[in-house]
Amino acid sequence: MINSKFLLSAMFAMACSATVFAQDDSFDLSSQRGEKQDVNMVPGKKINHHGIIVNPTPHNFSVDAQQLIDLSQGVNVVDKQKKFANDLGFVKQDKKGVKLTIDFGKKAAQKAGLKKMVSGAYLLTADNNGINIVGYDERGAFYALQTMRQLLDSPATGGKMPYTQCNDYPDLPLRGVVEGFYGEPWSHQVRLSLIEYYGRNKLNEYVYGPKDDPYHSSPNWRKPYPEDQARNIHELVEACNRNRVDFVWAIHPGKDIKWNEEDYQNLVNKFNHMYDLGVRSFAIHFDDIEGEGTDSNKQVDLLNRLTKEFVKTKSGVAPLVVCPTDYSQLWASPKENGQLAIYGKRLDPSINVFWTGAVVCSDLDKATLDFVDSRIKRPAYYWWNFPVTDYARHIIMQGPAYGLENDITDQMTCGVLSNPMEHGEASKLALYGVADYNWNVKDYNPIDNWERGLVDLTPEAHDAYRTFAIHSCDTETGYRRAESWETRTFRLADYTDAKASALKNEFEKVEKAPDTMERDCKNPLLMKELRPWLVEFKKLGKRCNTTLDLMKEFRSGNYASFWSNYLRNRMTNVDLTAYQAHKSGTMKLQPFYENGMDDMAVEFFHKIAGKTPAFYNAVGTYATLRTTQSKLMLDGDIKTFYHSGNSQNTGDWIGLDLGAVRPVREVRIIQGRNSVDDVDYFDNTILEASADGKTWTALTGELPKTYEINWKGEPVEARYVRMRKLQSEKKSWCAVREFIVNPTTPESLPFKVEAADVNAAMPAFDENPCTSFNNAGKLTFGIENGTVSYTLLTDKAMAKGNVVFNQYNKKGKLISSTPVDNSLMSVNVVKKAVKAELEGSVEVFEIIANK
Ligand code: LOG
Repeated sequence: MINSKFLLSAMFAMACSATVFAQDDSFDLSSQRGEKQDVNMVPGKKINHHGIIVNPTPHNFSVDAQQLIDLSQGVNVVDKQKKFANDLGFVKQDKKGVKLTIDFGKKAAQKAGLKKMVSGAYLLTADNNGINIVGYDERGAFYALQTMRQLLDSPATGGKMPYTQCNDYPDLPLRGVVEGFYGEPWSHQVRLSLIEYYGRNKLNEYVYGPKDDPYHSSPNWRKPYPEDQARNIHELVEACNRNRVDFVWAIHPGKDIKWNEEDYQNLVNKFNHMYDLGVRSFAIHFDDIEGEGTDSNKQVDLLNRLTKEFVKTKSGVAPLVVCPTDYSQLWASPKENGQLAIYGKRLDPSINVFWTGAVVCSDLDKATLDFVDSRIKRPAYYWWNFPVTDYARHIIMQGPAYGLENDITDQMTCGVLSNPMEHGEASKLALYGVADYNWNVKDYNPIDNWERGLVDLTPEAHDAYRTFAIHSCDTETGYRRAESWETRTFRLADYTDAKASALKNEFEKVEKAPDTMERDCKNPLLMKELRPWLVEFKKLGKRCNTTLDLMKEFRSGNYASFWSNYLRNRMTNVDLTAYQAHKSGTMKLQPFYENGMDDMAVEFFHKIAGKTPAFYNAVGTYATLRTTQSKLMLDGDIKTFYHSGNSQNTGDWIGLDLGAVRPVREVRIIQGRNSVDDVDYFDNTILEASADGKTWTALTGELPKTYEINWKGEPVEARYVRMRKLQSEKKSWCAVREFIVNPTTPESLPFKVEAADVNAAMPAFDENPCTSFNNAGKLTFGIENGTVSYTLLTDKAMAKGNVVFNQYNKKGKLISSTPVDNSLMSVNVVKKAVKAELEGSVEVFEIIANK
């Protein structure tokens, strides 16, 4: 199949290059994803909360679950400032009930002895005098009610209020979410559901800035929202107000803004329109733009003028927030005349500045905050690109929120703002962590938070959700996340019954989890988002499970039965396409399946052919070459590509291990995601070969700006072939669509092949049992001298009609005809036969000549 598929897809790719490769019309998202590849383990561990669950983790918190106040009579609410009538739905109210006093304000807070006088701080006590709440501000008192509600919901209290002392406050002032991803913006319903979730988890900021809302970005940022959308925004503002969340409306004008009076007025008009809808906080995003809009001084002029003429003159407007163009250390100029320093010197001190860290998607640490803060002269507002998946949309990130240092203070950052996935409900799990971290930085325990979050989100199905989530964390590229950390997989060579049975348990859980979720999960919005992944997850569990059975059968030596069962466990192209759109288990499960199937095919070929198959593995300096993604450059399909996920440096290399030393006579490499203008390729390279992986022989000279490398020459004995990057300025990632060594062609074979499409038939003779072609009609080939028999590897079970193996003499007379009735079978060569023929509609994997 390889050759014809290859050609076809080459044509396809050319015809479709505009849509296939144009990620974004002006900005190349994927070329600037994170640089770090080392996947750190998730810190923390599950702890025993004795049935008392409050998120975010409170400060100064003690509860006596032995002393419970019965609220079945209801509570007698004394709402001193009459602000919480709508926030008490979780308790019955009755004048004769237990007294619940709610007050707030600086004075009351001082009197009550609040430990920290900051917005959101509160005191909650419950004892034989009743329940008492004092907030530093209204928001603080609202948060006390959230804590109280969670105490009543906690397993240890059975709906009663335990004796409580809680003098709580947030560590970081701004705790938020930015709807700031590319892709389908959240639905109104999901937004409303999330806003409530923010309130419950003491998140206080929602920045509205979906890249694909046309009224947020160019050119329509100048226009008011159509009526229905305006109404929705108004509703969001109201929902935020109810949940004591600041709704920040962001504008993204930098792609086409003109620094003139007209556009300034356009911006003010839009802000006024939003103000009329109830918006009181505004942000300007200058991320992902080029050209005029990036001018730092003009950006500052705009922000300062708006502060003076809009923010300070309209009633109740909060200070602005800005996302600089230099939002990541990856390209932010560190210099005195760089954007950050200009902001530092000139930007109104009230304005907060976003920062994504060392790279676009990166962990939060002091070093990156030092870098930015010292330049912008204020604590940065950390825009955490987690769990956003707009650069890996086939992934749904369900792993713990981790990678946030535990000794960050409000002097270093004003808060962490998460940029979630386009799947809002499925992002809640991560937000449960973001809320916890922001509130109580030192005590943040990612594993424990995640375990609690699963129960919080799907109390009825948390075990099944956990099984799905633990295997759905990594991105495979860019911002790598630990996944499947409790699962031990192995290669065929390391098989033991004990390891296999442990894995079997896990695979059975994987297979069952989706049905359990369907049956038990009571959150239809979440199920709607997860469903496409759950469908694939079940299939993944099944094929992993079958792989274990196959390993057992293979080891028992029952090859005929093994091979026919093996065939049924292969993924069809349809399976592959479906899986590639909704992937889970990319770190351990799918690799277990793929490696296991490959190992078996390779060993099987060894056993039946007595030689090493021409099965090649990717090797090189990038960690991602060891993921199964690297197979995309070996699949004969030029629409798919391996992507390094890391920048290129002189000396980096990408190559193949040929499994054994072989005469290398031909190499074809197709780099880049296209051969026209892609930036992701080694723009100066050399082709080399080596027998031992240490000493390398150059096959070519320096190859500057070469997408397609074709080498043919005197065979060189080598086990490894690579392309190595030579000196150049380029730092972007590297993509490889195909890496082919010694392609099997009609000319490369020592006998003549005849078929309707001879090139398409080559996989039958390529000594690789993992490739195949679909025979229809006749495949005829010369019998080499000394051949005593043929071993045929086919998929007989799926053949249409009869399949026969014919042999002809020199005169072209049929002298033998053998029915092919098994997928693995052997046919002896009869005397005088010079030509053989496989006739019938059947998938052919290999025709092995035995000498
Ligand atoms: C965008 C953001 C996108 C994210 C992850 C920022 C400040 N801007 O590279 O909209 O969701 O990366 O792909 C971004 O992060 N630019």
